[in-house]
Amino acid sequence: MKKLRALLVIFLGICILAACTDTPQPLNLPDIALERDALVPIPKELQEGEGAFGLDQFTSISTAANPDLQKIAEFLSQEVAGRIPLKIPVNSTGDSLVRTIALNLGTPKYDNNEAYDLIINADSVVITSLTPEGAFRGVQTLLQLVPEEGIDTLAAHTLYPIGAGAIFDAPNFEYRGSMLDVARHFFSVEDVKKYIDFLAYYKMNVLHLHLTDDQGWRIQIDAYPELTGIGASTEVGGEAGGFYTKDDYKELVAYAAARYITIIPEVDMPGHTNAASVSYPFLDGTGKPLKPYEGTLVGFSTFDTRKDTVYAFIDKVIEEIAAITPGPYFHIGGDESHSTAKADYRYFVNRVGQLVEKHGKIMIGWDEIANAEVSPTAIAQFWSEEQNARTAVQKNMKVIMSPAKKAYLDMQYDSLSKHGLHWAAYIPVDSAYNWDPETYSEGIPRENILGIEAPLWSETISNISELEYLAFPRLIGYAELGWSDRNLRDWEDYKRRLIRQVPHLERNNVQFYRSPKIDWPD
Ligand code: TNX
Repeated sequence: MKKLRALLVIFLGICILAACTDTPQPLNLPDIALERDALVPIPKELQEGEGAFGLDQFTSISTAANPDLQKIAEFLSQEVAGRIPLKIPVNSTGDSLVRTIALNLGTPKYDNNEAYDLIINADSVVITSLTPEGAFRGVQTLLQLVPEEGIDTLAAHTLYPIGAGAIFDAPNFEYRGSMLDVARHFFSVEDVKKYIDFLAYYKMNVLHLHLTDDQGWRIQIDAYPELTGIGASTEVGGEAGGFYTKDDYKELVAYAAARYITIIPEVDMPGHTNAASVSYPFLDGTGKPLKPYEGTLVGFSTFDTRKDTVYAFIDKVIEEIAAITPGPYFHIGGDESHSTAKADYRYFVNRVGQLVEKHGKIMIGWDEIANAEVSPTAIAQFWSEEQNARTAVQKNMKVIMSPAKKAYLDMQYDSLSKHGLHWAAYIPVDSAYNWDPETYSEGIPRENILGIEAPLWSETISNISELEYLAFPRLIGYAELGWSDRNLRDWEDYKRRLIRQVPHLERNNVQFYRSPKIDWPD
């Protein structure tokens, strides 16, 4: 009798379940290819398996008891919901769940904090990494594999299949970034967040913010309120300017950190300092009359490098910015100081280097800084002079590869481009992709290369769609140059994979440049 009642309960339970929703069931999906062409950057290893995993309402995400992994799982769930009509529960105990996506800490095939294994079977997807950072990178790969459209199943609900297989992946370079010039034109917190989203999606891990220049000072410094009171009110072309309050900046840092991206603040000096000197004239070393600048010439301004008060100022500025910057780096600029005597320049860089160290940060500067006496832990960002980069290598410094002829996002694609400059080169989409940071310059060997960065200067762009026109699609190629091994990169193959990014760009309303070199889908 008891037995019968129990059976009846089960039977009724099934009926109720079946009435409100269809019952969970193991799926026997046909072989579906693990879509290599959906992936940028291309992973180190990809093996196809048999069958497929299906995303549907019976799928869940589970994580080890680790708060960072739990946040990543929530991120994954939200991102999936932004693509397809499914809200996948995280660490849910619901017994209707038959397929899981598991984020586990463990030992992936490649020994690197950002490495991950992604194993896809019919009833599970397992991401294994040494650190949450690795899990986050793996989650981006998984997101790229989520199909735009589902298939209808016998179970009468839509199912989103992901081909079975295995991916073993790790980055080629530890530093993979882009720079935004928010000084020539200011970009809002919202704009920068949108850019960060794309850096994250393509596995970049650095956002360098060029916070100060002749045309504007963009970060609040409590000890020197006129930097923003006066110095933030201008920008190229006479537009409104703007600046980040400390809370804005912290918000960006936190947003980036949640995506495993390090923010690098740059205060460009001793040249490119007109906005600072207009705000505090004791800083000026030109002796010329000071006035706000909204043009695009470079090289006319300099700090007075022989005044202790200037270093007291810089000390405070670095202190305040370092205090809200958890990342290890501070960028001092140091480029195009054409109005600073050479000896003064060297003296300046050496002294500022000591201040950066005092505040616990590693100094980065544009390649010119290699000519000064700097600590070997300082990093040179190669943009223009190979000789400077060679000098850095001789000093055993690390180098970030940003050669203007190849990696400058503000260069026009061709002579018809609506925005951008061309003093270094025209950089069409193929030229931006077809170079190898490891062999670009004989004088810069692999061992010295920390990674790659694509700077976006903003003299010719003043809003997010203009920014997107220059950045996309080239940024996606730079992400691959940073992450993927050189022997896996191939322009023809990349083009096929690039066009698969269009739905993601369109979903996010990115105004990308439809280069005629690519067969874009209609
Ligand atoms: C050179 S690159 C500069 C910037 C300009 C850029 C324009 C570098 C370190 N300095 O001040 O914005 O060219 O392409």
